[in-house]
Amino acid sequence: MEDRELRTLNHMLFMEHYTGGNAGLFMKMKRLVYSYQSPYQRIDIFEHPEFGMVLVLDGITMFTEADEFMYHEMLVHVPIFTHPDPKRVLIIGGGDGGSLREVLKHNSVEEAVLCEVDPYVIEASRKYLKEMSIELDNPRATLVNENGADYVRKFKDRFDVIVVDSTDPTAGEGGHLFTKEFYVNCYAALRKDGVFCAETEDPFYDKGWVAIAFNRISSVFPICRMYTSFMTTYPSGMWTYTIGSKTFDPIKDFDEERVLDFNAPLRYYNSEIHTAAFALPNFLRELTGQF
Ligand code: AAT
Repeated sequence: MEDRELRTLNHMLFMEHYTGGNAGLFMKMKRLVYSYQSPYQRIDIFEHPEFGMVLVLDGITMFTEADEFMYHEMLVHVPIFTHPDPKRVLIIGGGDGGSLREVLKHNSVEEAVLCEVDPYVIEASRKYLKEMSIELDNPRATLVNENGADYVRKFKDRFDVIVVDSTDPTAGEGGHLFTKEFYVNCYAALRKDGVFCAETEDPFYDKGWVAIAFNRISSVFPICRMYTSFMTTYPSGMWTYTIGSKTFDPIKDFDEERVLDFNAPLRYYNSEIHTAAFALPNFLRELTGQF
């Protein structure tokens, strides 16, 4: 049979309902590429005519190939460039491999552990998300299939950086990664100068969770700062991240020379963005109590 190009038709409509239920996102898809109900969540991968592959978990967009660089670069490079010599990094969640790809751009990293609860996300990514899964077999990477909240409990004084690339607190297994107990265990698993960073939701539809996550992280780590980035297909288009640090301040101790000397390709993060991302609009200063 002749291989005809699929047209994008009106009936291939994906709709995501944001928290509150009265607003959302729609994408007209080219086709559904993969669909599976794992023990943890519903996994769908669509192909969009302009955005490439789109990973959707429990009806919520995790990323599109066109904009994932905004999220993955900002989640990973801000904490990694806050630590002067990151060797051992733990990523919790992120089974698609996007965060791992960014972590392994750093030559100082000797070991990156990826702890993903759902093996089907990893499997589907290997098959259909080639740009994300590119480093999953890197010899510096170790893949673990476990709930990150249980995994992190096993370690004391081990990691230089922990990155939490999790689903939302109300979806799948994500809730485990927003508890105070989890943050306390991450603190213990970090070395004495360790840096923690988590995605902490959008500040418009989910501002309640932004405040809860920030308050909990700041009650555990002596240095705590929120930063933001654009993320076009996430609710509100603006995303928050929170750094918790034992010794290094992400602004005062930031060495921009290291970023200027970095030779891996970056499309969002740069040395000016690093500092600028911590400048919070007034409504976020109020929400976090950071002035
Ligand atoms: N990097 C892609 C962006 C994501 S995916 C988040 C991943 O976290 C999913 O693969 C999910 O299975 C995994 N996960 C969720 N809970 C846990 C847990 N307790 N332990 C380990 N892994 C977990 C995140 C997008 C951000 C949110 C968008 N609204």
